[in-house]
Amino acid sequence: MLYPKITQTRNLINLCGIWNFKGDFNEEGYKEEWFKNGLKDYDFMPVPSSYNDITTDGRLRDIVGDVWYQKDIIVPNNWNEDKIFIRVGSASHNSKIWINGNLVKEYVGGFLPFEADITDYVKYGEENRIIICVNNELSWQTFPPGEVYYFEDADGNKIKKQKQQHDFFNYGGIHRPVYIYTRPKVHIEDVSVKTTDFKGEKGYINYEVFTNEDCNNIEVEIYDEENNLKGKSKGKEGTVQVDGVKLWEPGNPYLYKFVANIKNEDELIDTYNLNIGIRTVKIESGQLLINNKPFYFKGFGKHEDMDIKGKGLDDAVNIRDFNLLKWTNANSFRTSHYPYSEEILDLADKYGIVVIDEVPAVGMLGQAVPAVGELDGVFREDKINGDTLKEHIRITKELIARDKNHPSVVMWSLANEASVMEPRAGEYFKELVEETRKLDDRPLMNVNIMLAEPGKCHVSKYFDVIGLNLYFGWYSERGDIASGAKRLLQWLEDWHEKEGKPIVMTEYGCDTIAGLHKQPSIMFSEEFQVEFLKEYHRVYDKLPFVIGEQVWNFADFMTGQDIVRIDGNKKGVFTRQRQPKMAAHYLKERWEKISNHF
Ligand code: GCB
Repeated sequence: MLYPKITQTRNLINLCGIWNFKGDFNEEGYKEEWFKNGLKDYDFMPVPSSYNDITTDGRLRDIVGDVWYQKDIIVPNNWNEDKIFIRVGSASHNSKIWINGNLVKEYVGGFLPFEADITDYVKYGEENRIIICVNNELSWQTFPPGEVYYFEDADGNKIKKQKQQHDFFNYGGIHRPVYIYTRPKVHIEDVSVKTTDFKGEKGYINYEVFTNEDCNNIEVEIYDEENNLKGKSKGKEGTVQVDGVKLWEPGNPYLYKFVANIKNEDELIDTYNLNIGIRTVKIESGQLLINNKPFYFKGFGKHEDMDIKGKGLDDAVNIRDFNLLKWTNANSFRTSHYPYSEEILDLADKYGIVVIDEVPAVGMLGQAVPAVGELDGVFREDKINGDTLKEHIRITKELIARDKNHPSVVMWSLANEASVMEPRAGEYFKELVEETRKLDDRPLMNVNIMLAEPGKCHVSKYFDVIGLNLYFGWYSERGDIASGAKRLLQWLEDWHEKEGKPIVMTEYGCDTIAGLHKQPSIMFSEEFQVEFLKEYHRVYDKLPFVIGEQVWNFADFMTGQDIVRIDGNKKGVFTRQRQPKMAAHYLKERWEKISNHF
């Protein structure tokens, strides 16, 4: 699904801004047909934004169920020659859209875009009413999973509640931009530039252009950053050669503009363009190679998370984050634990930051993190079953369809901390991996919890790279960094011996209260965080099969309420307001000395 943009043949209205809004606390919306009759006694809500922290109403912060958004817009008269679409970048977690009372889209999933052709429902030159209902209920067939249950309070009222499995606040609402946009009647539906290659001075771009109707006259052009034409081709698929190629490299990204046109003689029927990079990615001899050079991941697991806006797209915060990534000499991040906005991936392409792109499969586990102790099985008929697998395959397909053209994306992560110790998890992931490999050649990663002992994982054998989340010295050997580091060394060696695959340390870190200083250090102090990271790094530096380190987490982030999360998870190297703790200065120094390549 192409990102909407204005081109010579396409137009767009950006619907970001203030919408009318109503939390459906008494489940009245459907009974009273708000989708037809409109909202009464409404509040105001910014889009994009999570709704939870905007008002002062605790009921809205903790709502389990529906919220309703409404906006009236005029569709210009001169749009009547085209097809018109509405497109939502993402809304968490389940959405329905009505235009002038007509249901045009139902979508399940909180982190990927969805759109609908609304040509038959709009009134040109008049007001059109858009209603979007967003529901935040999770089940064992949604990603992430969760469970809705009812609780009777002291007055006998039945209250809907939700048990979530993931360790971040279950923010809800329209999180990314909403657009109404046009495409010509005959149009480009998708562009694929999944693989690129180079030999000496020559670059090769393998492309495919998809159209809604059979078109004979498709042209492709490649422009460099100075807008010089560097190559062209005809036909809906092929390879464009670029002489004097400049590669997309981590830290030194070069982007070409890929233009696809549909023509009728000399008349331009449709045109679409996007930034692309020429680079290769492969696994060879236990290393991940970018442009044939072994790459070492330095960076973080992140979150889309901020004060007030929650998970709402915020360009200012995003640009700040990329500046901080650069400042710490980081070269990568994982989109833990869900697909991030398309706007963030565009920035990663531009800043030359490498991305491990993760599906929202987090919490496929018998017990929420922090997980210590025995777990119940979850790969069973009443929990993670065949329907869950179907959904997992669907969202993986949608993620790859959305992000395939980003040069920054070098790997797909198909799950974080699933219950991989269960034999049935093996069958499940085998099928998921097989289906994913049909779609794209990039390496696949599975991220393991520290309860998955070396040799006991039924899943990692299907993947190319193993991600490990380890917190020895924090959740175990609490406060004893030396014992934690000893266990870490043994654990990594054992994992490598059993699986023989490259390992990225996808999570390690400790909660740290900004401004808490203790000498000698104790848990939660800034000194402890630095010492903890240093000891872990001494271990990685001994092990050539560790091909990367991504600290948990880039910044402090909000979670559900719990006695182990005081105003959220504090494992950030930056505060939630994006200011450095001591560890950020330490990482900056360490990573300056480690080049992107081995
Ligand atoms: C993990 C999870 C992450 C948590 C982290 C923690 O293993 O993957 O979502 O936030 O641990 O801080 O406990």
